[in-house]
Amino acid sequence: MKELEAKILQADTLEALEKVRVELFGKKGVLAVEFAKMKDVPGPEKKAFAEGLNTTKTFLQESFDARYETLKSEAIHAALKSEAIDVSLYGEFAQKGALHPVMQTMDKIIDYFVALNFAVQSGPMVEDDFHNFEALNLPKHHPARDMQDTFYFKDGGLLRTHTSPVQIRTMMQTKPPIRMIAPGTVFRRDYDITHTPMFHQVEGLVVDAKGKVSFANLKSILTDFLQYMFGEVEVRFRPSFFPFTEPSAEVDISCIFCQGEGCRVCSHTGWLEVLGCGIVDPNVFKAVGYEEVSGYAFGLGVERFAMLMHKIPDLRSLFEGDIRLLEQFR
Ligand code: 2NL
Repeated sequence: MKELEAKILQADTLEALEKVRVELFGKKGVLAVEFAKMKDVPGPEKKAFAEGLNTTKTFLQESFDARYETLKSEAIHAALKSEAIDVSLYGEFAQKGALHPVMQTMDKIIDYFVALNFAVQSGPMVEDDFHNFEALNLPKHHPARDMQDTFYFKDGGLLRTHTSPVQIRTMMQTKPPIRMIAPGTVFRRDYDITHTPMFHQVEGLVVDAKGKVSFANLKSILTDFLQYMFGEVEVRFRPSFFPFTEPSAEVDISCIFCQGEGCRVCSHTGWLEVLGCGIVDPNVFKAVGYEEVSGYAFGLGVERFAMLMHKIPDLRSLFEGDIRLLEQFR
């Protein structure tokens, strides 16, 4: 019996113990063989023989059960140890996304005008001749239309070349006063170092009763806006021409690369052109059915602002979809 117990105690894995189980308790195992001897034991000794065998069987079973529990528990602990996860280890962090620099710039522009109580309006990118050109004092066959090479659809529809049609729609839907900006995507058939066929604009429009809106108002709000965007820069208004404003002006800031000293970026002028603006032409008000009003309007290209603010030298890098550009704007 000691030898049999030793077999149990010496089994050092569950697999080894299973072999011992078959050897001892199996159908042809040691105990089965012993019990089979019962039939040859003479009658009077049968009881004592059976009792002795049962005691041995119970003892071995208990010994086996105890060994099984020990090995099972050791196996579980070994598994837990080998599969353990070190929760204090650094993991691989998910990459953070980023807003495209053009949209960051757009948001900063919008924030300024929202703070000054301008409403933010939007409209369709697929427009018609009236809202994109006619209502803006750009009659058919007018040479100014050539300035904005247009994508036309076969049915005469077109991709808006500026966000001005949003102002036209707003004016035709609501009565003055109006105080709004129209940020959005626009399209022109132009593709070279400084032009992409799709780009972004923010235009602004203020309309109120006749005499209430002046060029001085326009000048002060745009000067403050440009200093908010670019810091302490000089701002200068130059006479210019747009079909939809009269008088019109282009707005320059002192060059942020050379502080007005003159460099390659500003073509040695010391100035960078950043905005167009003016007093709304009476023909525009006529087209939308407004009478006895005055207004100012302005427009800017968001890509140009983003490039100047972040000193991005090449416009095309904004549209190549290179993740390394975005990583710099997280
Ligand atoms: C520029 C110049 C400008 C406007 C846009 C406008 C819109 C209406 C009426 C009158 Cl509905 N004007 N927009 C006015 C002056 C300039 O944009 O250089 N944009 C990039």
